Amino acid sequence: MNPATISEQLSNASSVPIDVITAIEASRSPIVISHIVPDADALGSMLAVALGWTDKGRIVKASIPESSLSQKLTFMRDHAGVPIATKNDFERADAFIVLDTARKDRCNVGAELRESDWSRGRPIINIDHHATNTRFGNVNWIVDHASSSCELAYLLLRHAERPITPMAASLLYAGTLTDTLGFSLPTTSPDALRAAADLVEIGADVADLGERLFRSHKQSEFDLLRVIYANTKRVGAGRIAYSSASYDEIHNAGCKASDIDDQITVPRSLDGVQLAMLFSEGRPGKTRINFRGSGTVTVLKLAQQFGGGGHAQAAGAILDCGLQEAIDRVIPKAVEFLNDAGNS
Ligand SMILES: [Mn+2]
Repeated sequence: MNPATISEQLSNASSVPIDVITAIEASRSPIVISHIVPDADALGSMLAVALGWTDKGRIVKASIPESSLSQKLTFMRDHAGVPIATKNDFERADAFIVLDTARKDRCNVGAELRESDWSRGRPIINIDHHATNTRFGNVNWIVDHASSSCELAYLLLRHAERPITPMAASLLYAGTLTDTLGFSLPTTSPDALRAAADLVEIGADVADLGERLFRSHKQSEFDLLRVIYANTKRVGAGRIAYSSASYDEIHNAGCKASDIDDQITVPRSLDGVQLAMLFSEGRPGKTRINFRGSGTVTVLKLAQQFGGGGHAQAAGAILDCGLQEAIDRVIPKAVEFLNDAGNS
């Protein structure tokens, strides 16, 4: 990277704590981890950190259990070429770098390890932008106003003077792009745009990522979108829109639970909708709910009523019940929530 062309100003709000860098530097065989059903921000941040810190004295592996990855984002793992951590690697690792993950029990370590004490006292470095992060690391760097974990990972790599290849720049750009919904959400700060500009300068492939992330639906993903459109309903005087996908509907479309990602944009795209929800039954008897707020409406407290978490205007929860029961439980609370919020 040419320092003269990369923005000199790194905002003080985002200045990287030195103990984060020290903890990563001290490791020799760390594993990067992100949240279950990793999105582009989770994958981009973990893979770029892994690429940046792999050198003669350190091999960084990534925890990405095969079944956890969506069809759409497989290219990020394949392009990065970061070695995937096995159970054996978990035994031998000397640190865990967790990105974009609010709670330790959301770590994407695979079904077998998730129930166990997989870190066993070894250091956890926790880097995230979720407001509800529980600070479960030994070292924690949580910036809840950051656009994305990729923005934080970019700042981290630069402060630590670790390399950012054009490939890593593409990975980081992908997460910043998608977590801000194409630089269209209020989280699109000057810092986010500066980071994105720097990443393009370094060599992020903007056109290729746009194509892959926004204009490359597999037929199965497209068929699932049809279901989401068809199932969209409006309640609460039109201010709430929600849609749903049952277990059978997901599977009949040729998709899996891991393919449920940004379909919430469908009910959210209706004019006048302030609160959007997507109910998806990825496994029978387990219903995931995505919540999105627009304008002044925040949804985090509503998600927390159901044991969920996330960001002020983008949150999620999982209920141990079927689709219809989840809808019946959540919709009345959502209507009440919007009325109580005084947003009429
Ligand atoms: Mn994120």
